[in-house]
Amino acid sequence: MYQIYPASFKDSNNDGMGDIAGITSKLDYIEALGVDIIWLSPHYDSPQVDMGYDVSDYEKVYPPYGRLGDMDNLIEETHARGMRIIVDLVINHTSSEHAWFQESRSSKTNPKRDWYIWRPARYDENGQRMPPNNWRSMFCGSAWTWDEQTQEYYLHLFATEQPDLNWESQEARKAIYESSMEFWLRKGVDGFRIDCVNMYSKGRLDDAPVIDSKEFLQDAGLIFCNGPRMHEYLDEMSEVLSKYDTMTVGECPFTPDRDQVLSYVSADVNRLNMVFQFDVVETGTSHAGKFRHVPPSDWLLQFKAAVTRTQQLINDTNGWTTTYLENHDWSRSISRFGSDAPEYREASGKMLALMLASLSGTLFIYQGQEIGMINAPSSWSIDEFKDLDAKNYYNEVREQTAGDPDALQAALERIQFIARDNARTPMQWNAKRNAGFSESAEPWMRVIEGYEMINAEAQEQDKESVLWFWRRMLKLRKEHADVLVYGSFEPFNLEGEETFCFSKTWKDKQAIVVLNFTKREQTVASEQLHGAELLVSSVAKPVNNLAAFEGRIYLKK
Ligand code: TEU
Repeated sequence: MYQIYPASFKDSNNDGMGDIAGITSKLDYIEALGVDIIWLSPHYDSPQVDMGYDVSDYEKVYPPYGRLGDMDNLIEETHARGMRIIVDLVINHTSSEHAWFQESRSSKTNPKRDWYIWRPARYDENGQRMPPNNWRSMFCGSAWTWDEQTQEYYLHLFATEQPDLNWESQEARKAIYESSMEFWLRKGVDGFRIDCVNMYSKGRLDDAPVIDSKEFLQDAGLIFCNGPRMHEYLDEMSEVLSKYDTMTVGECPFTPDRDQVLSYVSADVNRLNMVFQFDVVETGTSHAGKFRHVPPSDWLLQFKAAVTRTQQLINDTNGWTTTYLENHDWSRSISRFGSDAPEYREASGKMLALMLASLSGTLFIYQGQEIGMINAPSSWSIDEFKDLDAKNYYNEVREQTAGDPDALQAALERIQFIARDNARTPMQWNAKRNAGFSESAEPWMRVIEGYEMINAEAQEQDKESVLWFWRRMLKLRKEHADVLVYGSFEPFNLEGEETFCFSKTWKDKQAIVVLNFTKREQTVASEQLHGAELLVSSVAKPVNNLAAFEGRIYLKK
């Protein structure tokens, strides 16, 4: 599966923003990579407070991206190449500009009042107005906003402009299914990547436990996710989906419990085909407070444990798993888990590609990952970062420290390492102006310097490039799908802090994978390799020891 972020993929009309026609013009490139399915991040009409994850009309395309006809064309052209296309389904919340919310907020007696979650204020001992509970929104500040006109608070787990829909209302649910799902299924999309799929049922809106006693607001993800009616809602959605030939992949944060994950994806329940677990991308950080954490020196141990947990979801169960290191919400994997220094960048990109290609489950690649794109450089100032997530955090630090320059510098460094913006810069197509993304004078977001070196056209011409390595690996993954896609995963030498080693087993066939996560050579001598033959290495001329950031797959039959 290949994820496309429409704003940053390819601008066909030179207005500085990517668009649907731009995506269609690159379908051959995507097909040549060996992709089966495309996932499109939100293309709907939206005020773009959260880059389209704030939908104001499910049945329209965001005008700078094109029109409905452009989507019809993209769907048709994708199918003509034997690929499928799924779209993002953002139905935990809408934009505050959606007509439903406009009606809902207009008066307490409006028939759509209960399509969103409205609650009266609480008052503290000094008579001060307080929100209905202590939940912190995912984007800083309270998850409740006071509405002057009707004198109530509404809930928004994300930005103020992203009010949460009230799934308790059956009427609202029916409207959601019709407008956001059936409208696009009838147009021929092949399924959905479902945003925040475990957040619809919020239970009793109880206060979150106080972890940080200095603050009123508390991280509440474990409280508002996986509420009591989740299964019922997903069963209803499955009924809608079952009328079409579809697949689903749901986003499943704040769900450490394996059985809970299985309650969504095991084959007998028929709810979701698969989910994104957050264990791996959260390595060295935490979901809610990702900017507040600095990766510990033993992050590789956490990484290996996280990969093991998500891989073993399918051992002895009938669930299905996913494997990914990047998407539009996390920074680039080479910069996070390898090294983006010029001498190690390509090696890291290939080693991570080899790892991903040998893990079980459905594999997701994010645009630019296949050419080894890296994070924005440390020379970028805060003004280059466009995402509200990073900006809100930076402003919060500024307020809390009265603008202390050291604190702000530290915040900027965290942003440069982990911010979502790192994955949202324009795709690097060639060495020309704006990396070939757009002819416009000013793309909506700055292109990362160094695109003269890291771009698709240059890599197309170089068989040793990261791009060609990805192509080879995806081919190999299909040739050995038994062990690589379906095999059962078993790590070995888990306590090693330099390498990641595991076996994949399918009946009497076994693959052994060894990965060097350091800049130093590592030995591979291990009893697991007896009788194994080298299938592929990420370096051109493998020797005895593993080179810096080298990965290998061996086969045993
Ligand atoms: O993300 C949901 C999510 O759990 C967020 O916490 C996400 O991890 C975010 O990056 C917080 O820093 C989905 C989308 O993938 C994300 O882009 C949206 O902003 C969010 O939902 C709201 O729709």
